[in-house]
Amino acid sequence: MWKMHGAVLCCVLLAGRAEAHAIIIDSTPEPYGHVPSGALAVTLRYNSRIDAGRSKLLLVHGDVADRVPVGEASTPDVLAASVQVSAGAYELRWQVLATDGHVTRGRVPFTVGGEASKQ
Ligand SMILES: [Cu+2]
Repeated sequence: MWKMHGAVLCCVLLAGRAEAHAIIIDSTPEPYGHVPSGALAVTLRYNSRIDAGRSKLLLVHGDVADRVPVGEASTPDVLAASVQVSAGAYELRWQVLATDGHVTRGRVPFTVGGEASKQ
């Protein structure tokens, strides 16, 4: 259901040339998923290669938005990071640069604790 959550801004602005922009196709945590507290390995997978060094990730919790350093990814279509989370509602806000030069953005809301993990 990722097309519901990922905004493809590049193609609104640059209609007609949008073959290789990055669309998110899988993520850990899942959108609206539940994860246990502690260390969380974030993995956002796209349909194309991304420039991780020029992509951004924010972890939003309440009124606090922390910039998360982008880590080493196993493959060039993945944005990876490691964060620490405690019980509550969170949202990951990502912005990635695809190799075609187009930027896309999206959000992954998730909850820490409270229910059994679905991961
Ligand atoms: Cu594009």
